[in-house]
Amino acid sequence: MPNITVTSPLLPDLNEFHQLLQEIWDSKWITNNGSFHKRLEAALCEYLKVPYISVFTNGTLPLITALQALNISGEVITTPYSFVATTHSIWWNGIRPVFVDIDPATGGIDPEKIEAAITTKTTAIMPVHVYGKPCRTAEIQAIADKYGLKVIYDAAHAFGVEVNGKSILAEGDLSTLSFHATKVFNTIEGGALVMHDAKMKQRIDYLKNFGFAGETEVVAPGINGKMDEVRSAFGLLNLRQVDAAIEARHQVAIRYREALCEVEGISFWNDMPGVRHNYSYFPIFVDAAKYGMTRDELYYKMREHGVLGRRYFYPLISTFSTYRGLPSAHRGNLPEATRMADSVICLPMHHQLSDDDLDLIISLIQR
Ligand code: T4K
Repeated sequence: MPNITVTSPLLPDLNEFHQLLQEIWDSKWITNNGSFHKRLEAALCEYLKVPYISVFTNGTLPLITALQALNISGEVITTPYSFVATTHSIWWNGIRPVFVDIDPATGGIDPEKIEAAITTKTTAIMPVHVYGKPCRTAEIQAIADKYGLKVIYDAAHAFGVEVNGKSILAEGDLSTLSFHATKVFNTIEGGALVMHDAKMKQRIDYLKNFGFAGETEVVAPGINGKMDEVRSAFGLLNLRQVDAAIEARHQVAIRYREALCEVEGISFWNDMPGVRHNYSYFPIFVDAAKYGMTRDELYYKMREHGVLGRRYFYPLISTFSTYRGLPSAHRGNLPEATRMADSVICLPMHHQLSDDDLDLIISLIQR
């Protein structure tokens, strides 16, 4: 029996993709702000209900570029409970990351613990809408306003997430997205930065193209973050089917919740009121004492049966060799993040899970 993986990529119809490839071949224009790049940006603005977007070649360069665009230096407050790219982007800019614990109700940074971590060197906060669950954005913004800090949201998981009809990407100064193959919406590799005004869009477009503002003028020390035409076309086709994929994921979440709500020692989150979720991940949390098995025992038991859940996000970023020496990386500073990292399994969650797949996954957890 084939393995049941944590995710499976959304793929466009091959014939439709071939037609777009033909257009690209005919035009002989394959990268550098071509017509599919422009069309994808316009289509994403409409779908995501945002005024400006700049697409990138992956989801890590937008994080690095956002810090550059806002001239961030010194220290940035962030969360250890994320994919390692969040903290790496800070480090790559020569900035010191300062870890703050998470709110166990959302998995995102705990606003009540941010102020204690602010020093004279703090210039920004980089929270993560982990699993696509919105952070406590109003409280984070109030702190940022009080101390004159910028807010860059790592919204890699939050494609299409809305709160009371408004895009979560409208929050903060900038938000980043990942369009990696494992995400709800993908361009194979890809990502984006979402901004609120035309001036910032222009600055970021310069920064992702080496800083070029014309044939002979370089206005900033930019990088190469451009998305090519082939992946832009792939993305345009995937955008047409992303709503159906999100609905299929929603049905999987309903099934998991119905089946697992009575299992002692297993907990999970329900939908938040007023939020349009994207069901990008389905994390469960194992309380070993109540469940009678540790998280890792369950994780390996599922693997033996070909069910490849993942322990996102274990180990915490703060435990990796680059970061563990930082004062804020100390375990005692991060009790909630440590607890979550030690108890989480992300169950398989994608648009193509069959009833048989779900029966097997659920039966392994129900025992
Ligand atoms: N910020 C946050 C919060 C993020 O989560 C991420 C990325 C980033 C920033 C950075 O964005 P990018 O620069 O990556 O765009 C994956 C992804 O590589 C990564 O994008 C993602 N977060 C992270 C959470 O997960 P792995 O190493 O766990 O992926 P991998 O290769 O083990 O794939 C997982 C499963 O997906 C496979 O078992 C099967 C399935 N899969 C995967 C690929 C690549 C497929 O079926 N087909 C495929 O082509 O990191």
